[in-house]
Amino acid sequence: SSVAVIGLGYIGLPTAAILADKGLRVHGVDVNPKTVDAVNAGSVPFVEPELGDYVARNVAAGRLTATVEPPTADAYIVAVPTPFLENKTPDVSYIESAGRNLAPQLSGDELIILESTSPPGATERLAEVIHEARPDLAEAGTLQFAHAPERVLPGQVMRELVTNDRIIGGSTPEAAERAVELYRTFCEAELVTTDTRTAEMSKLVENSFRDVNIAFANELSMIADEIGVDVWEVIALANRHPRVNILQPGPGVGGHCIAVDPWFIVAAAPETATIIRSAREINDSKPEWVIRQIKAEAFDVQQETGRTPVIATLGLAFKPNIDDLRESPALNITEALSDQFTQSKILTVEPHIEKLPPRLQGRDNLELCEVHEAIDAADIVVLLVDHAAFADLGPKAYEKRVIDTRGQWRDSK
Ligand code: SAJ
Repeated sequence: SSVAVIGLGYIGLPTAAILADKGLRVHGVDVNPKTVDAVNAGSVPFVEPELGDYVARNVAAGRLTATVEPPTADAYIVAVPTPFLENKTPDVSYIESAGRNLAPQLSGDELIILESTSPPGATERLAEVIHEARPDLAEAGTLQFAHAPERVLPGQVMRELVTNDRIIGGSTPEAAERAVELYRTFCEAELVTTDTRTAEMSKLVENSFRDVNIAFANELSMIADEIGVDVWEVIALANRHPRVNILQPGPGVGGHCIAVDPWFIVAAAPETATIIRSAREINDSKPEWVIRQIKAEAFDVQQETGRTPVIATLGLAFKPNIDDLRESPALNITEALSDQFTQSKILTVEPHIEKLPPRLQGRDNLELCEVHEAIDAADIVVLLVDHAAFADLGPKAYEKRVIDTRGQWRDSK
């Protein structure tokens, strides 16, 4: 049987490649001709371990091809972006246009699966858009729809596609069963069925759970600072209780899942989702709080020495040991320092990249620097990402003023 995967991004392309690897005939579809050309050439336009091999061998074997327009297929998997708008409400326009685009290809008995993380009701909306475009098929009522939200961790996608349990919500129990059969070709974990809305909500709840718990840790770090206790010690001690498991504070929450998905729940129940909303606000406000701490240190340096401080920021990625800078609080903090401290020198360190991202290029007061050089030159060292490469540098850094947003150097204090 044949499958078309709409959207060849961080989720769609790995899914297309692994289905092809299991012997299915897979068509990838993407609106970006560059992505289509890259895939047809057997290459991957972003970094994900092992994915390159999967794509190369399946394109070479003729099982994986890509086009801009959707082909006919037995099953469609939609994996397009679901960002939020300025007012924090979900933007489902990519899902809607994917539906309108594939509608002309349908003959009536296809299975259409939405994988994008989506607000409650999005799978029903996808069905509605397709049925509006194809009144003939709406009348027949034989199309099947499912929601199978992705849950893979960037950097481990090829492994987690196989090993993670998967929630599969069907428009009918038969639709869910048919989707289970498809995912069974590569997923070795449990495939648990439900209806589409419950599946949508479960995925959003997973990421909101993490966001709320990180907000709790971030709020604690600000309270601890006010009260004059060490938050890392408080958390370590509290976590000795058998039913307490507090997460780690940081400079804010990055990536494009955990900082987005909770807003979909807030938008769906604005009056009721109060903890979820305030968790988002706390995590979003954390970078500003870190910048205020840096300003206070900078003021002290200025008072003591009469000159503007040199500030080293360690880490630009959104979490440790990756090169992913998307929605990264570390990047935003470094950019804000460069904007606000025009007289200072900012030395930024990111061992996983070779040159600064476009947003940070061409600034007189900012340069990408090797970590020892940066610490040597700095008055203030700000640790923003707990990369393994920084683990042993605590004693050296504490010869200077330190703001350790991750607690990686708590034992060197
Ligand atoms: N963070 C903290 N303190 C912590 C843990 C994380 O500040 O104790 C920060 C990280 O530094 C990072 C952000 O939170 O900036 C998010 O990182 P993460 O590792 O928690 O999650 P993501 O965004 O890489 O991936 C999440 C995962 N979801 C859950 O763990 C519930 C992943 O399984 C999902 O597939 C992914 O979102 C997604 O695509 O939705």
